[in-house]
Amino acid sequence: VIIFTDMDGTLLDHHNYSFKPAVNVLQRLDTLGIPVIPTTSKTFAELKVLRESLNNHHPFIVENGAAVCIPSDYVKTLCNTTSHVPDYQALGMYEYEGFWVKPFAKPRKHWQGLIGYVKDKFPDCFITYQEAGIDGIMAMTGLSRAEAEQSSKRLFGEPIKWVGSAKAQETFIESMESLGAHVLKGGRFLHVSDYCDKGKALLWLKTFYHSVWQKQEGALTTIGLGDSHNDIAMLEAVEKAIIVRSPIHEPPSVNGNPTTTAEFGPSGWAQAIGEYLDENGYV
Ligand code: 2M8
Ligand code: MG
Ligand code: MG
Repeated sequence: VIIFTDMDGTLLDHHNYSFKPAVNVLQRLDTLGIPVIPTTSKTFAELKVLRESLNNHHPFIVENGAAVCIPSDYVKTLCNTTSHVPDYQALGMYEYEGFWVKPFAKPRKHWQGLIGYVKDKFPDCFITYQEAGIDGIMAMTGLSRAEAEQSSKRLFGEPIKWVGSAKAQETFIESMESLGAHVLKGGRFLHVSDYCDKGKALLWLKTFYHSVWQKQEGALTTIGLGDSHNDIAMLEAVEKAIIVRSPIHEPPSVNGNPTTTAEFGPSGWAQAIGEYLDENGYV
């Protein structure tokens, strides 16, 4: 089993970013050796810190599927035999700050350029992360200064805060898409980036696990947990989809057979995963 999970509003409380209600279940998963893969809108810089607080040493997926990041020393410990250590360069990965990174998106600059190109058509409709600066990000998210700084270090896209009408937002999304961008709605922001999503990145990482663990296709069960629109592709790419209820918005509509938690955020998370472990004979 591999668990792919969104962070904000899912494993982390929407308002205070706490994962306390899930600590016991996370500990249980760690003991069982079940990988929990953070799959998030957050940046590489944020995840590098967050994984330490979560005591998580597994790979993670950043910026809504824009990249899969695998700790360089992780693969050796995973492989059954050293002959199955994959050649990361052949997989289109590069080494970055102690991780192997598989990118699925062009760099941030590209997307900022496209936003700049249409900006005059949408006066007073949005503010970009770049324009907001650290103080603006703190005000919009409630993150601490250090966290806002990590969040500002986008590598693959540009989040924007929409303040215009819903109609103008639709037109904006159409304009961006006609320029080759993909716009995903997160809990608070619109994320402008490439045609990547959490689902595609997840499937890539699943194949990677199949190969290093030398398992047959289909031998691994994937579980996905998310609360928002930007989690739909992830929830539709897993065998078992769990929608974590949000205190602030309706659950996203997901094809297939998702279950929805009764409780919000990390409490819902803990309850759903705890039940899964019980029902499937994990002690
Ligand atoms: C942003 O992500 C959330 C996730 O759904 C959003 O779009 O509302 C990201 O910019 C992330 O880096 C940041 O930590 C988060 C804070 O709420 O907001
Ligand atoms: Mg979320
Ligand atoms: Mg997220």
